[in-house]
Amino acid sequence: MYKVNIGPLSKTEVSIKNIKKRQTLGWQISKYKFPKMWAKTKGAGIKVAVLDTAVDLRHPDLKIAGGYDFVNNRDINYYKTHHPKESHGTHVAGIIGARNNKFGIVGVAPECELYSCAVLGDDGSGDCNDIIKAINWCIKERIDVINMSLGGGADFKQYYKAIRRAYDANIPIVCAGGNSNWETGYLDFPGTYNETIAVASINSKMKRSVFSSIGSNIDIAAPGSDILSCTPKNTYSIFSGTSMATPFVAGLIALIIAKHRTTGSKSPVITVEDVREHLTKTAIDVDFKGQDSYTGHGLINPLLSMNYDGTVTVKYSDLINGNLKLRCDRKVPRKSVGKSVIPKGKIVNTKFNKSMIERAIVGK
Ligand SMILES: [Ca+2]
Repeated sequence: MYKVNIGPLSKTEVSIKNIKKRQTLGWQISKYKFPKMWAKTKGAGIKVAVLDTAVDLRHPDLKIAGGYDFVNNRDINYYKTHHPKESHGTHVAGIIGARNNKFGIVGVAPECELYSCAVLGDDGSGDCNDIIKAINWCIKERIDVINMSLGGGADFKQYYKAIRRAYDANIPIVCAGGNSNWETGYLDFPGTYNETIAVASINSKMKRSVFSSIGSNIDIAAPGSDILSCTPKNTYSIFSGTSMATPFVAGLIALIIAKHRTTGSKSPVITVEDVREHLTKTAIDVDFKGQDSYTGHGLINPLLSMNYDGTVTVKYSDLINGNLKLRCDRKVPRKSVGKSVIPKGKIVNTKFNKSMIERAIVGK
């Protein structure tokens, strides 16, 4: 048995006044102005599977389309009459797709089809063999995106082969980079496999979260600190971890796929590499130039990744409207900024490459 788990995670039970009376947008939703992006799509018709602890099917802010409990080998509808003891899977599901209604919170893709595949038990740990079964189930059920906010285990052939089968079936597997907060040079499995999309965490100041693991296979950094989401028994809690950054990316991928299926673009979204390209080519490069071990290709950029058409052609106003008020960690020498400095508020329609976007942000 190769054991996997959800890793150390900070949890805060919160009591937010009136959260059940009106809908609250988490910082990660309002910062990126998702409500504006939902005019294009809310992810309807896209199937997202949460391979995690079981999701609370009775949470009023969640709508679960199906799934299976691979740990206990039973129908997922068991959780229509029993609350899961561990809240992790419910929290992850809420970040992806909590409903856009009049109460609670709202997910990144509030109309996607959520599936709960329980591969971790009440203690938050599980067996890789159950994950293999769940991945096979996802392939059979034609799931569009797999979220795996978990890590551990070991590199063994059957596990890798299952990941590879999903990859060959064009199903992106989004994985938590880990919460080790030290440089191991590599990440937990399966995030360390090249076939997966590994996610680092950033906080609301758009800096790498202190706990976020460092490793060369990190693809992208997304909000994972102080994330408010659903927890069992009709409650809401704030959790932090790369486990929370991962479903942000899974939800965004659902939006990207949905947008492509409805309106298309010059740049197709069919393979996992197409998805990775949409995420990474539009990312705001921070830390070291290009992909690095801290934030991968950089800070996720939802608006641009949804509109990506093969070139990074953006209006500077898109950046402002995307509310990307970022500051780079490293100073850019005056001479290298040159004419690329774009004054704050000035709307420029030009071709940007990643470093120009970075410089533009530094310059404003
Ligand atoms: Ca809601």
